Amino acid sequence: MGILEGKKGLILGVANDKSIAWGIAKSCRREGAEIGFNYLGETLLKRVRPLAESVGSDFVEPLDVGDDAQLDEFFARVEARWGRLDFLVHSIAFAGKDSLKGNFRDVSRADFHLALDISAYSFVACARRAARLMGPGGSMVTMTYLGAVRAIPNYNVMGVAKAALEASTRFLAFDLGKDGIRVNAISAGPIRTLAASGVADFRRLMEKNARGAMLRRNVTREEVGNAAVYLLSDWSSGVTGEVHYVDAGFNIGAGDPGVEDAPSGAPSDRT
Ligand code: NAD
Ligand code: 0WE
Repeated sequence: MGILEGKKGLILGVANDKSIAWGIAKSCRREGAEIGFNYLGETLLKRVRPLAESVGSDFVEPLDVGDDAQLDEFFARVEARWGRLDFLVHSIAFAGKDSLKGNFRDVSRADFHLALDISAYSFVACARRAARLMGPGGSMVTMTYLGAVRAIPNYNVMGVAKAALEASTRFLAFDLGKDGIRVNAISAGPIRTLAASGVADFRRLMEKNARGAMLRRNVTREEVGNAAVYLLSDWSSGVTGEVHYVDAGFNIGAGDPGVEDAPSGAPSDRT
């Protein structure tokens, strides 16, 4: 018997079979969960519907998390279908493409707002609505990245958004702890997805990460999915407000152990 048997949960943020959310969905299904999905735009419905069907789900409803009316409508449909909810997975982020390169200081007010709205506030907006349908034992998980706590080149405003997301995870854990609902974040190492494909030099970043990781490799969607299962299941009943790293140990290391180039003109200990 699976460890999520009898549980009903939402997994938000499946775009295609490369999505981290899809890795989580497969792990949750293997453990017996019943899953509902959202999709963003009709183009993605064509992708998400067959994926949902392959895990025995016909709950696939539209949701743009930037729109309060769509949030209300989506959660009303969840309530009509299930009446209650055991878990929520939030695997959504967005920043304007131009803000993920160049100087962080050049970010416009509009791009700053957009990144924080879609990537951080949306978790709070979903959590509030999901919590109404949850009882004690409910569990929520969001996806974050090391750029929240380190100045990773080009991650820029997304790093600020992830810092806000991680802080939101702690404040949600405070609020919802009163109701026996847990809230955690998974900080995943780099994985090739649609969101990552728009990023310049992602291959080099992945290579650097693999070299600097304790396990000397990158992580898989399946590994992230299995960690999410733990956080969504009753096995983690004493864990809330945490940022749980699933990054092959990269974050505890000193980075790439290879020789780094010093900036030109900098004092050097190399003779
Ligand atoms: P992905 O492109 O597969 O997923 C991102 C999802 O966000 C898509 O499904 C997209 O439709 C959705 N989305 C964007 N704007 C939305 C909106 N307004 N309303 C509703 N949905 C919206 O990419 P992914 O890498 O699987 O990203 C999922 C999460 O994992 C993100 O939070 C990302 O920051 C995080 N993450 C990714 C990596 C990585 O290296 N890929 C590492 C750590 C954390
Ligand atoms: O969170 C992310 C990706 C988030 C993301 C990616 C895009 C690309 C296309 C958000 N918005 C957009 N908007 C687009 O138009 N990751 C953790 C993956 C990622 O993105 C990076 C990384 C890593 C790792 C960007 C720069 C540097 C490293």
